[in-house]
Amino acid sequence: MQLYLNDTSPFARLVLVTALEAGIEDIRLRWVDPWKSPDSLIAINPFSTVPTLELESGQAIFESLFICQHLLGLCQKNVAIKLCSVDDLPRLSVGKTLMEMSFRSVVLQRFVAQAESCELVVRSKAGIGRALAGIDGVFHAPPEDEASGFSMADLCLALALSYMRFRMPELIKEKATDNTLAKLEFWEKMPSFEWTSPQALKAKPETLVELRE
Ligand SMILES: N[C@@H](CCC(=O)N[C@@H](CS)C(=O)NCC(=O)O)C(=O)O
Repeated sequence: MQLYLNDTSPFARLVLVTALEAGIEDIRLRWVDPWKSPDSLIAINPFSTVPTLELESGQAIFESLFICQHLLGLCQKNVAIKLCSVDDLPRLSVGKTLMEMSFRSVVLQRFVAQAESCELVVRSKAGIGRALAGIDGVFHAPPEDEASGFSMADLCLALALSYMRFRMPELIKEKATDNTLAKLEFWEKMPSFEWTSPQALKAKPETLVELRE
């Protein structure tokens, strides 16, 4: 399998952390700039977005959660990370949408003049503010023992907040509680988070094994 990705995408990081936590190793990493629509990516994903996973069959899966579902389907049942149960879907909705909205407001600032007054940025930031006001109730610290495990909902929430800390440090500082930030720090100390931070990924390793070194 080959994973097309870049080093700052929170969606690609979600897939990388899932693969690492699931103990999957046979993924080759293909570093691309999706905004330049490279031929190699377009050939398998007409939308030129990352992450995109190319399967051995030549088929591709895009959309991070679909890729995670595929990876979790391949792995042993006794790993810490789990797909969401039906009861966990409301928390997954908050985490994934927070990630999408944070990314939307960051990326619009790159492409739109006077982005601060762009309606999509204003709406995204308002939604992020409202979500952060209530996030402490749904965001859990990582489990202390591996046997307890965690779900894609936990991971999405943690990686969305970590992306905000990277790209929107002022907003998260202003809106998140100290308790939320303290829980985030525990997540960020996990090896799979450290190995996949935007800083660590600058080295552009070719495989997941290399990424862990
Ligand atoms: N909903 C998608 C979002 C993917 C996405 O927007 N990726 C960005 C990079 S972080 C991208 O490839 N953008 C290029 C484009 O939209 O043309 C997911 O969960 O995977």
